[in-house]
Amino acid sequence: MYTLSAGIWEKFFKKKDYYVVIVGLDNAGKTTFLEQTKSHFVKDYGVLNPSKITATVGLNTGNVELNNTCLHFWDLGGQESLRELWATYYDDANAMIFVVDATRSDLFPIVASQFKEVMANEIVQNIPVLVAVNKSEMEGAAAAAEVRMLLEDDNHRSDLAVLPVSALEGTNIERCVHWIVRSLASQPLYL
Ligand code: G3D
Repeated sequence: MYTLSAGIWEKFFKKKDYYVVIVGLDNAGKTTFLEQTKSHFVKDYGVLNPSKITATVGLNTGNVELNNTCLHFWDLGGQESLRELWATYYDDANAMIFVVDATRSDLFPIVASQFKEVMANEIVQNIPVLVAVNKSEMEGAAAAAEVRMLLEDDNHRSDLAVLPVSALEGTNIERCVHWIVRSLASQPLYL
C-alpha cells in the first residue's frame, strides 16, 4: 500500500528529470533547436543569436523546466565521425529529437539510412521519438508529410511524431517540447 501511494505521489508530484538526446546530420539545426528551446523556456535566457551558434564538435547541453518536469537536453555532434558515438548516450535517454534539414533533399537517402540505424536500437525503440523537420520556413523545403513517408518505413509507432519546425524563427518549438513532455508523462507507471 505504501509502495502504491509512494509511486502515485512520485508520478504526479515529484519533480521528474528526463534526458532528451538531439541527433541528426551536421547542419540540420540541432544546436539552433536547443538554443531556441532555451530562449522559449528558460527565463531571462535572452534572444537567440544565430551568429553565436557554431558547429557541435562534442556535446551541447541545456536544461528546461516545465511544471514538475526538468528536461536535460544533449545536442550531439552530427558529423559522420561523431555519429557512432550517439548510441553511447542512449542508455540514459528518455526521449529523442531527430532533426532533419528539410531543404536538403539531396541528403534524404543518408538521413533515411541514419534514421533506420537509430531506430533499430533497442533503447530507442522504447522511448518517444520526435522528428523535427527543420528549416520549414524556407521556400522549397520538404513538407513534414514527405519526410514522414521517407522515414516511417515500418516505424508505425504511436510514440513517433513528425513536425515541421523552424528552429531559426522558433516556429513549433513549444509544440515539440510539449509533445515530448506529454509522451513522457503518458509512459506506464512502474511501481
Ligand atoms: P547543427 O547543430 O545540426 O550542426 P546548427 O546545426 O544549429 O549549427 O545550424 C546549421 C545552420 O543552419 C546555421 O546556419 C543555422 O543558422 C541554420 N539553421 C538552423 N535552423 C534553421 C532554420 O530553421 N531555418 C533556416 N533557414 N536556417 C536554420 P549557418 O549559416 O550559421 O551555418
